[in-house]
Amino acid sequence: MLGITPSLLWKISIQMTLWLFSFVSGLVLLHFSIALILINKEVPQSRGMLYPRESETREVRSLDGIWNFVRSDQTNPTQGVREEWYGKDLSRSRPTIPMPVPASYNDITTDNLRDHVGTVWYDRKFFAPRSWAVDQRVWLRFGSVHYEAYVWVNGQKVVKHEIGHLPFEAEVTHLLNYGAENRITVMCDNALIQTTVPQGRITELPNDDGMTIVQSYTFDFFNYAGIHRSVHLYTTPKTFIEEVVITTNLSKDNVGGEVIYSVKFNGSAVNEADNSLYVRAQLYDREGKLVANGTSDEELCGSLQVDNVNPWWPYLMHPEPGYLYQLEVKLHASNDDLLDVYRLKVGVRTLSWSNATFQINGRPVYFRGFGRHEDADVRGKGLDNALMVRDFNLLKWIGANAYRTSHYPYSEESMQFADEHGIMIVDECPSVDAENYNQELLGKHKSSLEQLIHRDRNHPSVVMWSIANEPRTREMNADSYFQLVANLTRSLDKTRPITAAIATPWTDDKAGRFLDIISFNRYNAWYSNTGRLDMVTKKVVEEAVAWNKHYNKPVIMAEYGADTLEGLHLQPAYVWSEEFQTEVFARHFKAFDILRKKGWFIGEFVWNFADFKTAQSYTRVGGNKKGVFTRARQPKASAHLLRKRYFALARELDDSSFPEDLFTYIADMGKVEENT
Ligand code: GCB
Repeated sequence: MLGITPSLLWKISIQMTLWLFSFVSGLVLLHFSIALILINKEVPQSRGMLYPRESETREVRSLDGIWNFVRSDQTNPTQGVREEWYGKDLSRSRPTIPMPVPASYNDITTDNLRDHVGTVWYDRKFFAPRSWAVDQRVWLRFGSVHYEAYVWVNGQKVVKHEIGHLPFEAEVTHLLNYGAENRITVMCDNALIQTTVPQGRITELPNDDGMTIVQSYTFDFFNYAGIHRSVHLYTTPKTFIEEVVITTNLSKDNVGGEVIYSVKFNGSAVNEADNSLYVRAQLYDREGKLVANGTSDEELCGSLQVDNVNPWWPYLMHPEPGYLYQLEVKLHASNDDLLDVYRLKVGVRTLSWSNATFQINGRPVYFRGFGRHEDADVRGKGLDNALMVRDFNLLKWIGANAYRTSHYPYSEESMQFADEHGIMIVDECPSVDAENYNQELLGKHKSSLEQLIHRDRNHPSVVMWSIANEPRTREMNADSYFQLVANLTRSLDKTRPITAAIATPWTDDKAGRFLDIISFNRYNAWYSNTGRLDMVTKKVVEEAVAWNKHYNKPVIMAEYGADTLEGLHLQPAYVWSEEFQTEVFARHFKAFDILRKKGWFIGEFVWNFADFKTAQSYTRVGGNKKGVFTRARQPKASAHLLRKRYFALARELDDSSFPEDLFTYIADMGKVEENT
């Protein structure tokens, strides 16, 4: 056994205890009891997990494909562990069905697997080549499994990981049969309770057949689950590069660049006291020309100077955005033997911020972006390269320069794509709608940020950490909770500012003072004063001014928008119509232009990039329809308006030019517009 506290039972018992307690004592008492004093405990430190890349010393094999799948009985979620289903092929314990990896399992079948609560099982076979048996290590790495995963190889426990959307790995060298078949088994648990990130509740409710278990949550996206991202086997030498950390600098005139690197190795083959290992670092430009090289100090740190550097610039801020160098890291033994080689892309840029601005490479940035979701028909939150490339094409078509990874870390592949295309990322951890602050939640929330920063710290596209979305920041203990979360984030990365998307009114908020940049979410004319287009502009201006006055920090509007049913046209504008969404946007644009003149208003993010699936609710017609694009990634009317605004902003602020097809020819008027 994995030393498992039988997962779901355990979660349910906590849930039931909380529920009973709140029933007896009332909600207020519950808050008091679990929110006494929050203590700052250390969080586990992530290790390794460099993105799997082939090199002359490393091999990578994908285990993606069709796996075998079994759903547990909802009322007996730990049965498979007790009966040791991982000890043999799953099909010998239960009838299996085929399940694609990577993908969410929810929308694949035609039955109610969609709403299953608790554990499911996956397994598959694979061959380990004979050549891998000699003088190297083999690692098993998951891009993400949501929400909790338990992994066995050939019936032996390998790794357990909690919190979706983040990678985890383990060495399996000692567990494999080389030159023979092997089996990998995964148990995945999607249950969310008050101490998971994000939180949810599990209740037992009567149904037509007796009782059933129901999962509920307050956040507004479907709790898709399963093996969401790729599964890889990869090899490293016995002594290998375990970590590479990059920071970069630019001279004042942006002509001289510096790449500072720090490497950690791991390897029992090397005597711990032998500190004469060294790293040879070489930096190549886009054309493959060597532009800098050096040898590390004995701490395996060093810096490379780049003359006439090409800085990393956001899309439309420079004719050559997203410029990336390739850093080649070679680990050598003291006798000069080459031990390991790892290559990664590096963007050279600086960030700075004050109480009024946010700058990249010394130039002020105005964010034109989106809140998004990883979400699509059939595959749910499963990694899909076709969708990812389509989304980036649309982002560039519409002239956006940024998005927030609302409300969890997105795939590593999309982070690499953002680096390459110059799209700035506000990188958000999976804490959404946090409430009932308690010690265990704090530990996991901090751990999610630690894992996120560990994973994403080298991406030039990541320009800000978002430590939460819409936490209940008026609640007791929100202040000490967010102080501890923000402190940890800052201690892990001082090179990027911290934000959180807040919906609590500024008058009641207790978290903003721990942030560097205030982001607020508000749905004027939608959730408040529904349909009143005349009640948008002034309210947005007033609220942004109030946030700025209160905290004296830069302000972003991180969410605004309106649900819109594609093809519904109503004139005059009426809620849910394409006309209404367009009008809501235009009223916000007016507010943003008033705010931009004040200096400290630094960005606008529409909610949402595309329509997405939510839990079933009478306010959601097939999901959340606030997308500027449909779920199939086609534009609604508002997309054409937004495109004009984003390119107009890019021209005004960054001197970029208009795409030829931005304005449709109408008459001379059109020409006049084009020439102004
Ligand atoms: C919000 C949330 C987002 C929702 C959105 C909405 O404030 O941050 O997750 O989807 O509102 O459409 O209600």
